[in-house]
Amino acid sequence: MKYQFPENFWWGSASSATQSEGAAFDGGKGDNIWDLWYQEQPNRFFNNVSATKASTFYQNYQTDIALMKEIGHNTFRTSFSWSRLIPTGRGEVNQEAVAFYGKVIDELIANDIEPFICLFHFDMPVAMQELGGWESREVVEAYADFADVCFKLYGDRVKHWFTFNEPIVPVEGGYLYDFHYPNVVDFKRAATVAFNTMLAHAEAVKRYRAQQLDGQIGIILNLTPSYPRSQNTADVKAANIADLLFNRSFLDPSVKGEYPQELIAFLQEHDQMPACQEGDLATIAAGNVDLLGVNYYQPRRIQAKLHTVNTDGPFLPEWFFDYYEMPGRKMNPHRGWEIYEQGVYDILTNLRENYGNIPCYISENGMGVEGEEKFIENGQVKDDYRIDFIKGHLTWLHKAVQEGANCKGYHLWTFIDNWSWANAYKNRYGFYRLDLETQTRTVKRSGEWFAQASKANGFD
Ligand code: BGP
Repeated sequence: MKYQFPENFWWGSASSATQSEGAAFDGGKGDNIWDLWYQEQPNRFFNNVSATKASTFYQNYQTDIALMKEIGHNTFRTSFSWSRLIPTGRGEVNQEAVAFYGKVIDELIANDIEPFICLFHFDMPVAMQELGGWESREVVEAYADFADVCFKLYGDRVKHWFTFNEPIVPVEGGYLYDFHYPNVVDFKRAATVAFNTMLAHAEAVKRYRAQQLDGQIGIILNLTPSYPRSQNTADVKAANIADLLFNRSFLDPSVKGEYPQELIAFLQEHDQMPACQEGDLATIAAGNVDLLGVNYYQPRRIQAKLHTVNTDGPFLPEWFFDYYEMPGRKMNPHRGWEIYEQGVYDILTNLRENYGNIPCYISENGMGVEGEEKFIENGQVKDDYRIDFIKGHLTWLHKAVQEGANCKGYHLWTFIDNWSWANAYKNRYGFYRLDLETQTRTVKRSGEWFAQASKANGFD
């Protein structure tokens, strides 16, 4: 076989509570910010479709787990909804939710699918947002308590935990680019949110280790390589700043337990340092992970600023670089994102060379396709483009592993076409097609291909 993967390689997919469960107002769940945002700003959602129903995992988890098994999953990541387990974010635990997540975990294990559980995938309980969200130290504490509850309830059975999924996203959405609560453009507050998120992460890691459980704790980061347009000093400097702000501000503390000096110098120079309290840096130092999840979709193509920045406007990362469209780049014609498979190799090699070869896996990678029904033949989506996409990325992953990278698996985004934050069901990503009317799940050709690859632990 041309591409044989290491023994016990993790073949699977990822989803999240809000995007798959549905039952948004059932089972004793409290509201999270997506429920509220939809009530207040339905026009921000594609076709006004909320996550209320999602792909009905809450009702259909048994069917879905059987379908995972059919296409060769040995691992699956989802998240626990904080507001389902603790409806107001702190205080009383909802026993219906305790039972639900317990059944999901048991069902996965009974089907030889290792559960990977993430504790925060963008879904802040409304009561916590009202306290200030990640700007508030009270929320940091409440989150650590929530994590503790989860470890106590399920730590005997769940061996792979993740504190956060893509912590940069709430920073961007709420504080830089104006597409979610609290809807401000304020870099200093963004920096505070990023910093407090890492504090929350580290507090959760501490709580996990204090319980001396037999498992691993990690974080999931969307590491987006920043490629400079040229090797000239200005382009390289611009790409480094993008890398520092979007990647290293989370990667360095969670793997090395420290902030890069360049980041601190940058924030100080521009008067954007978050308020740091005594003991914070020691807390962050204790947040180094056992395992890193890497979400990778597309790279950043960066060049130095072409025009003078208008400093009358708010301070933003984009004061320091411009994006450009690399000539000849390969595009996903159905979603508008660049496809650059080698990015996987570059990320894994960087982790090997500069981050102590931390154990990691590709926790999300996927191809969103608008109008996927046009590829249906004889009732099945013939998504050969997705098979090529997966193979392309796995080929580079394989090369990195051959050279010594410590990458243990690959999860596609996603299992069944699921609800997406702003796009609802416009872009389909799943191994299974979801019929929105009937909720029928139909395997796509990529799901069949994945079953074979997983079984053979490789492909030609
Ligand atoms: C990642 C998120 C996922 C998922 C995915 C696809 O950033 O972790 O939750 O949504 O992106 O993106 P989109 O749904 O915007 O197409």
